[in-house]
Amino acid sequence: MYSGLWQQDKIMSYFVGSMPTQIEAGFLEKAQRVETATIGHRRHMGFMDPAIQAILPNRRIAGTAVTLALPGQDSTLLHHIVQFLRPNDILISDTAITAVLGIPRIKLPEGVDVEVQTSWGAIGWGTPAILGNALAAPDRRCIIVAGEGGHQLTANEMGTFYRYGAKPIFLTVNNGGFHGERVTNRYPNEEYNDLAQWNFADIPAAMGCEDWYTTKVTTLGELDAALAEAEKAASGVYIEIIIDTWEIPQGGEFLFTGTGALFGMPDRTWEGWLKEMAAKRQ
Ligand SMILES: Cc1ncc(C[n+]2csc(CCOP(=O)(O)OP(=O)(O)O)c2C)c(N)n1
Ligand SMILES: [Mg+2]
Repeated sequence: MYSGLWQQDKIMSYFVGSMPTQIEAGFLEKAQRVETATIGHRRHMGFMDPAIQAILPNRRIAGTAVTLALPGQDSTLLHHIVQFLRPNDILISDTAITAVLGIPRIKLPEGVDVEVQTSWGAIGWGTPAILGNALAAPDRRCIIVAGEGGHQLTANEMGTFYRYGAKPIFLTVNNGGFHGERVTNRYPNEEYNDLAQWNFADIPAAMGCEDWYTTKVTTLGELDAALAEAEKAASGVYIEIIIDTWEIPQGGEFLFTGTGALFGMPDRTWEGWLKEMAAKRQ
């Protein structure tokens, strides 16, 4: 059996590349007769789940198996956000994993100003920061990438945007908790880093921001469609972006590895942690 591997650079909506050529008939016939040993390959999360079994137990089928390798949602999502930026936009990054780890590495269009609060790293700083920017620079587009945890701390200011006619663009990344804390914790799945799940996209309406364009997206296709709507909107915009709890931006694993020494685990890796969780689930 031959196993192929495709690296894809889109997530949530997938595009599968061309399939491998057919295995030569003679080899296929031989493969049907050999004893099944360890088949397949191993990447990230180990072997195929043992629960995946043949439908026909007495029949052996040989053929080509294709495995898709999908990159982290978090990084991919940022590429889509970057495409949305225009020259002279103001981009605010709250202290959230996606924003802080991803934004410093992106190539910005001409004249884009970025504000990140790296000195104290206070979560929730982003909402008042974009409010100040939007009021000070009413002719520029102000966009914020925030985590849902940080946003919960200062979301009570949302009504102030409408009160003063500001039209910000909120991109709130909801990964179901304090991910920045998870990746520096001995036990990333501690319950205290989970959060009460708000309906974030409903916040503007609840705070009196009438006629804002608001939506919740769970796929890249939906995100692109929402960004296209945001592009046209004459009002404020609020897009809640749902991503998987265990996604981490590309390169962000160093936070987990680096803090391992504090817990007497200098060799720990994020990949190892994901495996540990996967093993517990079995
Ligand atoms: C005022 C304040 N409280 C707590 C922290 C510790 N802290 C750092 S990152 C983080 C989690 C942020 O969660 P979220 O906004 O959802 O972003 P995520 O990391 O999940 O992307 C917390 C609590 C902080 N930096 N500032
Ligand atoms: Mg979060």
